[in-house]
Amino acid sequence: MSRKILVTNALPYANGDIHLGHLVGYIQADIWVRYQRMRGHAVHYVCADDTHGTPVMLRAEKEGLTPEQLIARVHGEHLRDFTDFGVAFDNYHSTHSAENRAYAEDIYAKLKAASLIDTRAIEQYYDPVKEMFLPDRFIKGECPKCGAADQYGDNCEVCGAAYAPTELKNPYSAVSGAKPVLRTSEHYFFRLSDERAVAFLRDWTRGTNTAGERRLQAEAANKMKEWLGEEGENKLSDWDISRDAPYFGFEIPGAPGKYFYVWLDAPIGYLASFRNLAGKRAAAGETIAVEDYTDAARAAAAGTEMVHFIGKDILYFHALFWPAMLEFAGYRAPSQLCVNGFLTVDGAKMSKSRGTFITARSYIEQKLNPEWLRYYFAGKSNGTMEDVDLNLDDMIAKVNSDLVGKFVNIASRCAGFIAKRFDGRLAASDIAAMLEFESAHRAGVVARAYDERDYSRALREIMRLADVANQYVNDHKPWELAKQEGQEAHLHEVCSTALTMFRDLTTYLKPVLPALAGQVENFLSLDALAWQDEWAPLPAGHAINAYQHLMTRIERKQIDALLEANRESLAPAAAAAAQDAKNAKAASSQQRHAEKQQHAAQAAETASAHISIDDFTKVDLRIARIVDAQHVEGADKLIRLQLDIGETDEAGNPKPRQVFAGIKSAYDPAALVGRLTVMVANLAPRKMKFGMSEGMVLAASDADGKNAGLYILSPDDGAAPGMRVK
Ligand code: B3M
Ligand code: ZN
Repeated sequence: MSRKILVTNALPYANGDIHLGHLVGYIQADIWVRYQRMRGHAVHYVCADDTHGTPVMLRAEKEGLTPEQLIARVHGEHLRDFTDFGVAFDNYHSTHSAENRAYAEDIYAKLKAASLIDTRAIEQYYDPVKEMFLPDRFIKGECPKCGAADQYGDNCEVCGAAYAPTELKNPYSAVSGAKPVLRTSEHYFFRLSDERAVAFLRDWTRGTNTAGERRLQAEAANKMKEWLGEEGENKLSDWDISRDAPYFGFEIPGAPGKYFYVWLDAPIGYLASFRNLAGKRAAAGETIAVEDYTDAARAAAAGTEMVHFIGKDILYFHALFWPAMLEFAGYRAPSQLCVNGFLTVDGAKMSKSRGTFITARSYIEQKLNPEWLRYYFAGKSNGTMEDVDLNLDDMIAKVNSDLVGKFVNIASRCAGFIAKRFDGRLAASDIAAMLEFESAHRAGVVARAYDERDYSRALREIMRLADVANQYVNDHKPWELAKQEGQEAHLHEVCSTALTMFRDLTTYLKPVLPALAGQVENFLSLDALAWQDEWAPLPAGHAINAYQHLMTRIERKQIDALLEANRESLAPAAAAAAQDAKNAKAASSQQRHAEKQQHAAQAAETASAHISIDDFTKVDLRIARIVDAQHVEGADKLIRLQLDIGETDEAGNPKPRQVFAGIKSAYDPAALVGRLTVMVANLAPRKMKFGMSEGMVLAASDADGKNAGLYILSPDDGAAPGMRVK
């Protein structure tokens, strides 16, 4: 029976780059989708950017953009990253969309009609300067337990204590630095503690998908037990789903100034992306019956499934709030959650100082093959919630020995003879050898392993078969047959048989290595390889194309360069990103991925001589007042400048930036003090012999900067330190 499955990946938050930690879950889902399609099942695979909330709002403001401009830029970046790693969504939409608003309003209205929405007043910290309520992560102060300074409002990174923001000593707003005040405001709640919700969730936890597989992995089911408590117990609390203006999101109908909390409309974005996909397909003349997947009654009748791939940090949202919201709004609840663990690199948390906080973009820019990573991640994925370790030396060894040494090797040892000696045409395969190869394959093992997302088992099995194929080639030694008189036919048969085995192995690997499989299809001149239950060998007379190199080995130096590239990005941008990432936690204390975001400057687009406005706005140009200028001992070109761009330290005292400028030939330091000029404020800080340089001043000169003098810029009257130049 053919399955009809809507598959989703968690929606990345729209304020940072995709990194290898994200890619674990996306690659796992993409492999599963490709496999299911090869089996003939109907799969719609959608994702979107998660765009709402305080972090996006503040980040946009900081970059001098509207939130819409920011999320449009990030949407392009995210989609490009996924595409480059072969993660092929049918649609990549946005939660800031008409479809999402419509679904959010509908679900909210239905929950309200079901008496599952409540309002109550809550007291919260408010920033009187910025005039906004502060999420926990935007409040800092001294830890109530150990006294450590500058701790966030929800927990202490020094002693690990968890507390309420109101317990912090000497709290201040991380947005404006002001002392927050307590204010009361009315909030909207989803009544998750309602006994209907509790009973439903207990029941939902026990369900299976249409293939009879459990809805939740064992670890997730255990978590649910912990959250739901014993039968008869009710441990769930109501969920605060509103936020006060100013907020970037959807205003709650009938509640002016109140917005849906980002986590309310984030998962609804799955449905929105799907609806948007249906719209696009309809325009192309194809119908997707959306309600067959989204409406509870129709989905049950149609036997469709909805499968969410998520990281373990957001299980709570997907296993409690989300199914309950859907159920009581008359929508279909998720069929299955496929939860992945976190990524570690060489056994440790990803780290910017070690360069192991690797962005998807840097990997592509360093020209590493994305399928190396897909293969390695697949080999580390066993369908459980365990963390995945990217061991870089192990990755090199695995890719080189499995893919290059075993798999590609089969074709590269045989293809040349077919081209040179047999005019590119195959002979009939050696049936006995093929039978042996197939019987070595314990039927269905690879398929079952893919189905259960135990890709590690699938790949072990496939490599075992690759060993059998290589053994066949070794036993018959085509390179020797080629030298022997009267062995033409034998040589032809051996090479043809090996290529049939190679075709079968390629089919097995195709969900993991779609690009490589595409090259092989091309080389063997075959239609898109589909899963077969009965394998017919490649027929005699079949013409193949000239063999082109299929995959290169990974060199350690490429990995070192990748680490170096990511280490280099330890910059103000990265520091700010770490800050943003922490801030992003305000949207959810569980957004671990968001915490890992990095906005290191990206190398300029190569091909075009033009840059986009987005490229330009990445450069943060500021009006700066030169508050001090000094000669630098031992440097004959440099002046040490202190530049005020309106920044202050935590006590609110002005905190100028130190910049070393190569303008000594043209300026007397004393004459510079007090002047206004223009600086690049988001340039990576650079450690120089004389100290840190935290930016750059702009100066005009001729092409080689020598002959016509140097001229720093001055703004017109009225410009003030800190103003953005754009
Ligand atoms: N954006 C959390 C994250 O960025 C969140 C996922 C939403 S899934 C509906 O990791
Ligand atoms: Zn502490």
